[in-house]
Amino acid sequence: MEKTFLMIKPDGVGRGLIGEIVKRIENKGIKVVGAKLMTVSEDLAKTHYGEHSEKPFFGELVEFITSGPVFAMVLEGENVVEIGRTLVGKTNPAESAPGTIRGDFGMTVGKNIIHGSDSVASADKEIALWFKEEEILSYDLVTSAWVY
Ligand code: IDP
Repeated sequence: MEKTFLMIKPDGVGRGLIGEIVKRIENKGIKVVGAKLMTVSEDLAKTHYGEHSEKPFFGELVEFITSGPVFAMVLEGENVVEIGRTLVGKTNPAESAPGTIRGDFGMTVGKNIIHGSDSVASADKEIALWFKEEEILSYDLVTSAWVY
C-alpha cells in the first residue's frame, strides 16, 4: 500500500487546525500510520527543503518551518500521494480550490498551512527523513472494506 508524508506547518498548528486537518484525512478514508508533534531543527529544515536552497525565499522558509511545532504524519492508502496533494491544494492558496486545506485556510504562499509529498519518490525520501521505522505502525481499519 502506498504511503505519503504530510506535515502541518507552524501556522496550521498555531491556528489550532490539527484536528480539523486530521478529520479531513480520516473522513477521506486515508489511514494515519504515523504522527508526531515536533520541533524542526535547522538541519532537518534545510534537508527537507534542499531543492529550494538557491531560491530567494529559502532563508525565510527555513526560519518559518523552525519557528514553532509542526505535526508530521505518515499516511497510507491506494494512490495516497496524489490524493494527499489533492486534499492539500495548490502551493499558492490563491489558486487552491475551496474544499482543499490551503484553499480553505491559507491566504499566502509563505504561510500555506501544510506540506504534502509531491511524488512517490519524494514521499519515500521524506518519510525516511522524518520518521524512524518503529514510528510507522501497521494495523487494520474496520472501515477499509467500505473504502476499497
Ligand atoms: P509545495 O509545498 O506545494 O510542494 P514547493 O514549490 O515545493 O511547493 O515549495 C515549498 C514551500 O516553499 C511552499 O509550500 C511554500 O511554503 C514555500 N514557497 C514556495 N514558493 C514561495 C515563495 O515564492 N515565497 C515564499 N515561500 C514560498
